[in-house]
Amino acid sequence: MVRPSLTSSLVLSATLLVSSVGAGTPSKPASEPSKSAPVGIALGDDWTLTLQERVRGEWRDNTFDFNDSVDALTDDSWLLQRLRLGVTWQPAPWLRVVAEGQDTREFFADRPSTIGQLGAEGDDTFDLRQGYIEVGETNGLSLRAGRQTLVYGDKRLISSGEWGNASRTFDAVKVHYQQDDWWLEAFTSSVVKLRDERFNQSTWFDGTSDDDQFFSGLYFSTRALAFQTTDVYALQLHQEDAGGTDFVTWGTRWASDPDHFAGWDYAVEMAAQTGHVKGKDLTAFAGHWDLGHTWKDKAWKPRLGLEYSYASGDSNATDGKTSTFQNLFPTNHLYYGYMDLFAWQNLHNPAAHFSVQPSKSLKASLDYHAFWLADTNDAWYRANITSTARPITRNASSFAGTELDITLVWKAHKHLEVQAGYSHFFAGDYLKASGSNDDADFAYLMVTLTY
Ligand SMILES: [Ca+2]
Ligand SMILES: [Ca+2]
Ligand SMILES: [Ca+2]
Ligand SMILES: [Ca+2]
Repeated sequence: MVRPSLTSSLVLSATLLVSSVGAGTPSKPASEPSKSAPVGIALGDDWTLTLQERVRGEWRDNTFDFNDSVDALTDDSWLLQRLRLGVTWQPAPWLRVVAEGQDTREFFADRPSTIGQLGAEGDDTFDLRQGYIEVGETNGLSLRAGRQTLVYGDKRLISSGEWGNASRTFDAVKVHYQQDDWWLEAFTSSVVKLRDERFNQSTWFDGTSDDDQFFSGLYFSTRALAFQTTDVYALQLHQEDAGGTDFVTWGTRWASDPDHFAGWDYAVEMAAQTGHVKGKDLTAFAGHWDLGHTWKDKAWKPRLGLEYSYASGDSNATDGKTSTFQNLFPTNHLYYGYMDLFAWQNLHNPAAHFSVQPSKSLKASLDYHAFWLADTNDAWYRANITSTARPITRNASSFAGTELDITLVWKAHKHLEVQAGYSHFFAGDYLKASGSNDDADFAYLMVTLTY
């Protein structure tokens, strides 16, 4: 088994040099709760308290079984509650220590409260979400080591997955080098696994070495072209799993400067993968293309956008090779329908987006998606990547269906955001060929308080 090579050795050599504040500034898509300005509550000169309380009520019908005649455990409503409490100690401009705990619960659900089971958000009693030390300068070299979030680009491949109640963190070492119009980051990490009533650990620090996961990367972002942000990245995932997983993702992302094209905007991301996954040779590709226009001088500033997402699927499950794009650690919720029925894997997804802003604090969006599987010899992957909607149905039509999403976001106060949504899924021919094919519905109301 080859150990992580390229990226992690770069991380380690860069670590020896080091020093600022990391994290690329990702664009903030409409539906992601804003992370803006959780400045915290000052507790004296060096100490700051941070707090987030989020509650989301969800109602789902047929989003798992697509069957009106069965009242499944997942045809239900529940309340997801999340509390985060953190403290930051910053005794000098070049030194910062952050510790944050999180408690997540799922109330009133019929399904078990085990994270991941039947799509459950589940329970994780107060545990360490972040705990890291950061040294260095904002405009130069910096290092962040410890438990932390990793967020890059539009979050299609690396994200803290904020929509999910538990979200995602990594045990990681990250080096950031910041210049005026570009930055470079190198990291090596291992995702933290959630276990209720036990301390959450990554495979890196759980005391065993036969199961380790290392996710490493180099991420470069520049504004050298004045009309867009240009990102280039290389990511490596290494896992000691059955058959062995070790592959590299090479990608690029372009996002237009919002003020450069008289209301027009675009975003492009393309990524290719080579290596092996669970012993199978991997060759895969995914892309996203988005074009929009905002009428900035019209009332309510309407924006109309058209987008297309593609991710390769596999054409033969038994040939020792795979072309299933590996979605890594994304926030799929934001991109392939808010019902979370799809991942960036084995997918053709054209979509139209319309939004208006009746006031500075209020935004309403309408999204319409159509979904085809890229290959019916591969699975229909849900947004969580791990579960599939149906067993593989080879001779079915590849048309999975369409989804309509209506979303309202109200920033009631700088510390308080209210979001509501309703979604309907119009079942397509793939469902008919593979079992029941009734439409599905989803509605939610979410309130987030952030200090
Ligand atoms: Ca049902
Ligand atoms: Ca735990
Ligand atoms: Ca281990
Ligand atoms: Ca194959």
